Amino acid sequence: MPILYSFKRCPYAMRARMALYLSKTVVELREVSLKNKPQSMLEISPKGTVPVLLLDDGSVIDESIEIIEWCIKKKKDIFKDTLNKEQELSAEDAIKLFDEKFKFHLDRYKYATRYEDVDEILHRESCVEILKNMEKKISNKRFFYTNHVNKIDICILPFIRQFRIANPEWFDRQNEFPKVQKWLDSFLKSSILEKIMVSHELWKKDNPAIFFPTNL
Ligand SMILES: N[C@@H](CCC(=O)N[C@@H](CS)C(=O)NCC(=O)O)C(=O)O
Repeated sequence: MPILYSFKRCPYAMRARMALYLSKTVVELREVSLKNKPQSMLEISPKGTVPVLLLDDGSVIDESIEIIEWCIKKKKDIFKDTLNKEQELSAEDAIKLFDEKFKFHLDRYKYATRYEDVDEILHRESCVEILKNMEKKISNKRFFYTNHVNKIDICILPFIRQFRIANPEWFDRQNEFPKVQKWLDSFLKSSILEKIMVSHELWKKDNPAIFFPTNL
């Protein structure tokens, strides 16, 4: 059985767990502390980020997007709806934008004290600009393009969730990106989020194995 090194609140690990859940792939889940990563994880992926997926044949996938791609290859219809080519390309661009730019500003807004000399409000504004851009593209469906989660939803929403958590009252008061707020709300109320956000004890070698997902 594959092994997943994961951290509950990490947006990248969240997207990997969602893809595993949607593809009905059962893994042994190893919850790690980012401050004290297990040696067995660092041995297979020295860069030390989660998620890390160790496959039965010994190969390692340590990029969240590649874990999603592996799940799609394994079970082609993990997303219920098919997007058209234009939507697919636009989704890929948006995912890149969140990984490269939104996350940069999010960290400096949410964890400003960890950085020297950052203006958290300026970084919050940069995030808002990106959200306003998304606002123009979002459909009137439950999720970004359709009524079921797709790749763009599982990749981006964990970041917007974190952005809200930094100051929920402020986020909910904003009126420049109502569709984004609604989109996030659909995610926060979804059963998929509930299924992947179960708390687990930190992994220790001699503890009994934890399997994920437990009830498909
Ligand atoms: N590009 C990687 C990024 C993963 C990543 O940066 N994960 C964070 C946690 S959210 C991490 O493990 N950081 C290492 C650390 O904090 O020591 C992916 O998509 O899997």
